[in-house]
Amino acid sequence: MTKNREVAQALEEISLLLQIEGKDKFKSLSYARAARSITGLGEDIENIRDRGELTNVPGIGKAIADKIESFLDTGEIKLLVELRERVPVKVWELEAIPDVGPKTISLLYRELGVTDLVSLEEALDAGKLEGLKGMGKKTISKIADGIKIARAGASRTLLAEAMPIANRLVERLSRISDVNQAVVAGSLRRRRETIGDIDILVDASKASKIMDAFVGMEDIADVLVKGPTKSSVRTKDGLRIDLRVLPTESYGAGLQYFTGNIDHNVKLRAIAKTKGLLLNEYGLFRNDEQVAGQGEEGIYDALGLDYIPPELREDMGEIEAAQEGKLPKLIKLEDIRGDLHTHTDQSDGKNTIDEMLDAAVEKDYEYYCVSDHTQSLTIANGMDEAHVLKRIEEIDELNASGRWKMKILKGAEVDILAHGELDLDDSVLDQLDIITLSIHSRMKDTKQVMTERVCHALESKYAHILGHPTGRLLLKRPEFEIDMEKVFETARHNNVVMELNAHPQRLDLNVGNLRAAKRWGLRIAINTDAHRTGELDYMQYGIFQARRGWVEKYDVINTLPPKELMKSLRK
Ligand code: DGT
Ligand code: CA
Ligand code: CA
Ligand code: ZN
Repeated sequence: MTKNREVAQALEEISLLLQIEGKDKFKSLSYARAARSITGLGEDIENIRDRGELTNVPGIGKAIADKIESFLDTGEIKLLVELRERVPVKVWELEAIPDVGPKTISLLYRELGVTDLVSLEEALDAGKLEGLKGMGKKTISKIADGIKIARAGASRTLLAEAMPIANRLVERLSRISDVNQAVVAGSLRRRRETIGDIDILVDASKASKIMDAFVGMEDIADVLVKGPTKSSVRTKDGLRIDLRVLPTESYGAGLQYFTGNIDHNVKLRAIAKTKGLLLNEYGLFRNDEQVAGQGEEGIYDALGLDYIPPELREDMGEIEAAQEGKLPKLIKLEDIRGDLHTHTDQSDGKNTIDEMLDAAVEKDYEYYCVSDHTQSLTIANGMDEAHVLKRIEEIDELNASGRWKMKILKGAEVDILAHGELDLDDSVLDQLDIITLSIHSRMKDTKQVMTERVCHALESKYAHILGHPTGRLLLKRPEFEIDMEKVFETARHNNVVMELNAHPQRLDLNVGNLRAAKRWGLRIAINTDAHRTGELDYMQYGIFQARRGWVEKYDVINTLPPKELMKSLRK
């Protein structure tokens, strides 16, 4: 769904600029509605357009459909270009200020000529906001704080970068006397792939003492806002952190609320309402009496729901499943018995096979597959047939030595070539235990070419696992164009396992694809793709992602004992 977001953003910008211009309120609203509708689409807008069905989408009439087509064809919409000239306001920059919406932006622009954060700051410093309609002292100081927040929060961070920083702070907070408990909430607790800001909650009575200690911690570079029970800071790594102190009696309710996501919370509140209850961040109430909220479980229980693990709280069907007692029994890290995709210094890894095996034994693995790159991947020092054969012999010897109390599996990460051929001769493939097939080249192939290429490879009798199936690198490179439904169908026919690559920058499959793979009855391998010993720890991120994708133990092949694992890969 590559273009949907861009199209929605363009329409939304039109709506905002129209609103700021203040001439046609109705037109502005209709663009906003169309943008929302596209955001919620379950299908690629380009497909809908190809079928000529744009006007069937709710909120899209002929006029807006024309604009979408123009955007898809040329990357531009004439109306937007004209609007940007007439109203030169950087709406996205100003919208990033909390509590500042189109109304305020419009007021600031028309009365003071504010167009971006810099000119807003100048107006603020010159005292020009005072005396504007509806601009009290409190609102003005909120905007001043908000500018800092908008500046700091412009980007997202990988979960794996944010998590150690958050854990360190939580641990330090926990050690302050008077603190009963400290914990992360927000997207980090939901284990999203990327994090906007870190939310930390503290259960304590003396809030001001905690605030003082927190803003003085050594990782903190800037204090953006410091209030009696809430502070926002920026760390030296440039991460934003919101800290909130909650009283013990509403700690669970606060944790539930600040874990989110918003859509999940909104639905819970609606359910509370149908039961004559009121749910907010302070507790669950009947009239004025608190019926739950000290713990999170009590809230779900009182609402007639099974406890919903944080990773599922995205309003993607989990609330309905919890009502019917049909939540999945999510996979856990302890369920994993081995790693099936790893590298050594024989291709582009940093450690020797011995070092990698020592590290794997530390994890109590029962098996471990060594899967270095193959010849066509020259930048990764890929192995040719002779090299692989030598490796096979070596692993036979290592297994025979009994030095490692686990089965060492002979593998390779075989490149999928231009037309779906495999990058090693069949006679060599035939001697390997587990073969992972991956795309590392020609990632700009058209959707049709890429789909045919991958599917052709999956039809090989040597195809065991499809490695990082969409090729994305988070915050860096989008998924390549590929028809995943076709891929899943072909994999199903050929008994090929889908990899969930646990590298924090990949986490490939994404959540939507994991759930689709499950619907197809496919099995998954959660592998680290480790290139050095420390990266074997990436398994935990794979588990987080799997849980977000509703994956259960029996969906995953590397939870099986060694014999069953090998049996399950048979063609
Ligand atoms: P992020 O930081 O962009 O990765 O995502 P979150 O989910 O951590 O979002 P954040 O930090 O803005 O807020 C943390 C949680 O607080 C969010 O998941 C739900 C809750 N929350 C924040 N604002 C609202 C709101 O206006 N309404 C409701 N119902 N919940 C909110
Ligand atoms: Ca957050
Ligand atoms: Ca936050
Ligand atoms: Zn690899």
